[in-house]
Parts: sequence; C-alpha cells; structure tokens
Amino acid sequence: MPTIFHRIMRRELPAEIVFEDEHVIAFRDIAPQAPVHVLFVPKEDFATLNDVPADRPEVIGRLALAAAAYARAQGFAEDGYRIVMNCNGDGGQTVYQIHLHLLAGASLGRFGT
Ligand code: DGP
Repeated sequence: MPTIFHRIMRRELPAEIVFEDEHVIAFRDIAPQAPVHVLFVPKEDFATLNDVPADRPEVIGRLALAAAAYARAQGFAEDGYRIVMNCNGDGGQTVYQIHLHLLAGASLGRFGT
C-alpha cells in the first residue's frame, strides 16, 4: 500500500530532497527533532524492518551508508550524529515504508535520557 513516502518518491507530494540514487531517496523530516533531521528511504517496498529478508542486508546497509556519507558531507562526522529506525507500534513507527532517521547538529545526549 503506497505511503506518504511513496508519494514523495513519485513527486506527487513536495519534500526537500537532499539525496537520491538508484536505491535510496533522502529528504528532510517534516517535524524535525534536531537541527538536521533527514529520512533515508529505500526505493524498494518494505513496510517494516521485519519485512527485510535476511539475505538482503544491502537494503539496510545502503540506508546507513547514505546517511553516514550525508553526515560527513555536511560536516557532522567528527562531532557525531544519530541514526534511528523505528519498528511497529511500540517502536514509534508511523509511516509503513522503512526509513532511517538521521539526527545531527546538536548534542543529542545519551539515548533514553
Ligand atoms: P516514524 O515515526 O519512524 O515512522 O517516522 C516518520 C517520520 O516521517 C516522522 O518523523 C515525520 C515524518 N513525516 C510524516 N509525514 C511526512 C511528510 O509528509 N513529509 C515529510 N518530509 N516527512 C513526513
């Protein structure tokens, strides 16, 4: 079932796209939780992390490495940043096309504090 992110990928909804290649699209989160908050989304459909087959680690690897490359290019590699993927209700997932959050530009503190 198409999500908001599929509609952004198809340019049916506006978004501030900061990166795109054959496999991944990245755009700014509409409700940023840090000075820089970008979502990295695969072009292939996977509703949750549970749906990524064990023999497809590249799906997640591409998201993580695209986020790291973007963070490096933006000058956050040394100070640091956070990547997060929420899964299902208890994980706080609201859009059911997997995506990696990149949060940067501030001291985020220890997770859960
Ligand atoms: P999650 O809770 O992990 O499923 O994160 C979904 C994120 O998607 C949330 O941080 C807000 C963001 N979001 C929701 N709708 C839109 C939208 O229409 N455009 C953009 N750019 N981000 C959206």
